[in-house]
Amino acid sequence: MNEQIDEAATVRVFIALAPPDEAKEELAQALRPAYDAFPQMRWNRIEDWHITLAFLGELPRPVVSLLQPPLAELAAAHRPLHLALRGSGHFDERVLWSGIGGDVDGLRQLAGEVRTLVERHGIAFTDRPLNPHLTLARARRDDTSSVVRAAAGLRDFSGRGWQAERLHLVGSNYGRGPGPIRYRDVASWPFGGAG
Ligand code: 2AM
Repeated sequence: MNEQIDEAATVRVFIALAPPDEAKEELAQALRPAYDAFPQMRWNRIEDWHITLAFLGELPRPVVSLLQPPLAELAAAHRPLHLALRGSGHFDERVLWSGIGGDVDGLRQLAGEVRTLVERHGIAFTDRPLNPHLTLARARRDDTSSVVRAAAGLRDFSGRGWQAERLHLVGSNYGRGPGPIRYRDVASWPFGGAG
């Protein structure tokens, strides 16, 4: 439990998909050489790995509550997505990511609907254009080469396919204090037919 999040009047939230453990373990295995070679990079915790569909930023708690029923409805109206973790790349030589394969068109469609829903509820947010990825690590300042080399080492990774079964509304304490970033589900909902 994260008490900072539990007590705060606002929550920093994003909406995301999460790969199942088997898919994450497969990628973690492939990452071992990079973990060993680049221990100075800031590696995300495997339990925090996710694919962001929309980043809403800091919202008052009542607004977060208001969003939940329509997000549940949206999830119920969608079939689970078939996805895979595939390839790798970097943003600006600073952020290392794994790419996404499988039904990326479906993922784009879903992210578009999620973003429209959020806007319809009067939440002003500026999101980056969607670039489906799963962030793995960030470079420390002055480290210009590790991310590029780690991305090259992972370029040929092709994980097994999996189904995204749930839509997650995630809270983060990013920026609230020292220590690693921690994420926790505020709520999550099954896609239609996923149980
Ligand atoms: P990232 O995975 O590329 O780092 C929680 O911080 C999630 O929201 C992360 O997945 C992060 O993307 C994304 N995120 C953080 N700040 C953001 C911003 N200003 N715009 C869009 N997405 C953001």
